[in-house]
Amino acid sequence: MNVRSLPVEQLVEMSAAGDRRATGRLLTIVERGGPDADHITELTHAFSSRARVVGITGAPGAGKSTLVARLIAGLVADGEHPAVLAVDPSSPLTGGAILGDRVRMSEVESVAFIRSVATRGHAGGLALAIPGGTRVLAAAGFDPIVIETVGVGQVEVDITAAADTTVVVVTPGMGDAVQANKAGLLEVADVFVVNKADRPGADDTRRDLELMLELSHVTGQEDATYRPPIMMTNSLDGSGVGAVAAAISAHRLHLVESGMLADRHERRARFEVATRIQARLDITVQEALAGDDSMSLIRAVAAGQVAPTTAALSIFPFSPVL
Ligand SMILES: Nc1nc2c(ncn2[C@@H]2O[C@H](COP(=O)(O)OP(=O)(O)O)[C@@H](O)[C@H]2O)c(=O)[nH]1
Ligand SMILES: [Mg+2]
Repeated sequence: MNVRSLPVEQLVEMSAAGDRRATGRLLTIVERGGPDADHITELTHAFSSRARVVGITGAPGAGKSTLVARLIAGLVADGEHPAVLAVDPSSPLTGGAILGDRVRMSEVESVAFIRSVATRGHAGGLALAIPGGTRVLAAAGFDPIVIETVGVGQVEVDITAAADTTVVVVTPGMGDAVQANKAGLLEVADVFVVNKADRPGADDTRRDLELMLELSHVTGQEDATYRPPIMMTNSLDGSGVGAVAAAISAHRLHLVESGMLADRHERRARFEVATRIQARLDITVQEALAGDDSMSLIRAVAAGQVAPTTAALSIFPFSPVL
């Protein structure tokens, strides 16, 4: 059967019953956006906060994909059904290519669902494709869902708006921890990983992180009862990866016990709703600008005959109450 010709209602049913091609097709539609994607969102919305969602972020080459492949291999070994959404066009996440024979990835991939999210289209599209894809995977019975994103300097997706637990991966080397700090990753990390701990300087990187955490602790953090742990890993041989999995679970437990899980779910929901409103506003603004009257007003602004403030109000006469 060709899943391409099937209506989304049927695809959602098949996906829930374990049909992986149907799940893949749903993800493709969600990535593309549009009315069918919205329809899928309506059919799966009950799963918005059903699965555990873990974000893994860090600079390109930090070893995120290698770590993720290890983590999901461990989850599968524990009897879980994890899925991965990787937003990293530079290195598509296929376990076989990443870990070779070190882990039997073909076995892992027969249980887990691994997907590289295509980043075609505008940034808002990606911001919606992530929660949409997460929901499709949750409705298909996958849990937890791991989202890999490139997070330093070239943030495409605010991972904290998509995940309940955020893992920030850094590597030993001059100022990597400092870079992460500058990129704002220190505040968003629930778990730190110093990956490539087999390389020189790993302890220095850990110390840098500890110092910066100490400072941010003094200046006051969101949650005084939780301190993000710093884990050391070698994702090539897998050492330390089990401890990372335990730290992720411990953070989850903290969210549940402190009642903060509901806050994280609300943060995700607010971001998704806001992104949808913004996307509609963008289209409305573009349409307003495309009219003949708008064109001549813009020309008048360019010629210095009309103030931009006047033109903006005239083209789009809706104001927030100030
Ligand atoms: N020495 C060492 N190399 C690693 C480790 N983890 C990953 N790598 C290598 O680092 C490179 C980038 O890894 P990748 O997982 O694609 O990084 P990503 O861009 O963050 O997803 C690859 O050549 C990996 O084999 C590690 O713990 N130690
Ligand atoms: Mg990667």
